[in-house]
Amino acid sequence: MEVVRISQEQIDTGSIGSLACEALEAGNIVVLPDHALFDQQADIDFLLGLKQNASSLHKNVAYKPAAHKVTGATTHSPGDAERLLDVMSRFSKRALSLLALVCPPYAQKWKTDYASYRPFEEHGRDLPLKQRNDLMHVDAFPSRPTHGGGILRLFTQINPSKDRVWRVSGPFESLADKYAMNAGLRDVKGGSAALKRAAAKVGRAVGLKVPDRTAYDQFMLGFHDYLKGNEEFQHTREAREYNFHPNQVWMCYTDVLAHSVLSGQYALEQTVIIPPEAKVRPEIAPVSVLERMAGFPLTPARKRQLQSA
Ligand SMILES: O=C(O)CCC(=O)C(=O)O
Ligand SMILES: [Fe+2]
Repeated sequence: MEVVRISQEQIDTGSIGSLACEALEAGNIVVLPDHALFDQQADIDFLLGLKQNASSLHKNVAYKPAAHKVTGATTHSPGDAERLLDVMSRFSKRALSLLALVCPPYAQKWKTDYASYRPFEEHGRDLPLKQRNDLMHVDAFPSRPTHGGGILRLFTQINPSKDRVWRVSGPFESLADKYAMNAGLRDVKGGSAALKRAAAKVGRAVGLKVPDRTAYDQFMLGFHDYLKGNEEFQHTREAREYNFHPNQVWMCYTDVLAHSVLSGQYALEQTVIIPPEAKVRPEIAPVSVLERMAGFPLTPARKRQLQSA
């Protein structure tokens, strides 16, 4: 894993090309030192002053751009709720514009996912195992399957003085080599996994809100849980710690790079889903790596591609 620094000049002059995309797809972190995503101190002060109560302790604040809605926040007046929606939606727009500048090959090809605000101190957060972010994992969203798409996330933090500390390990291929079979890669083709997909399809046909998971999504969800519960992996010597400073922006594919957050408070993040065919090096995408290992396609679209080839 490398940290690739991108300068403001590379962004401003449009000379970046596919440099950042290639670095990200290989499981590296792209950092923009000193990039202020907020142009108004008042917005930062508002977010820092937002008091979450105990009942919302386990959640981050989510902004859902498609619905223009905020969830998971405790606001004390309708004015605050409106302001939070405004601040989050402007953050989301700026983060997306920045992503398009840093990753020109992806612009217009991604599916915009949620943005989030993370107001809690991560050190010592008391969460159930699957939700613990202090254990290294690759990301997979239970409610939003990607169908082979990559989870690209842009982070920043508004903490005035404290770093956010991550532990990271990769690349994905070595992680998969070591653990994917044990985590059940071969089992997602048939048996109970296939039955689950068939039942979910029936559920959706009768109007139930059941996520449309492919075999890839089923595996990645299981892999997320497997890695969090694997003691050997959690203590691997190959992992290293990395500090993100206040006012930095960093990006990575969180389904490619295994990561955990050890400490830090007041981060914001925007997620986009990159379809495999939009990647610069689709052959190293997790879905391709896993298909080579499994020996069968992991999504219906890839099965169709193979049949027509
Ligand atoms: O909040 C962070 O710094 C990263 C947490 C994480 O692993 C996640 O949200 O998937
Ligand atoms: Fe994560």
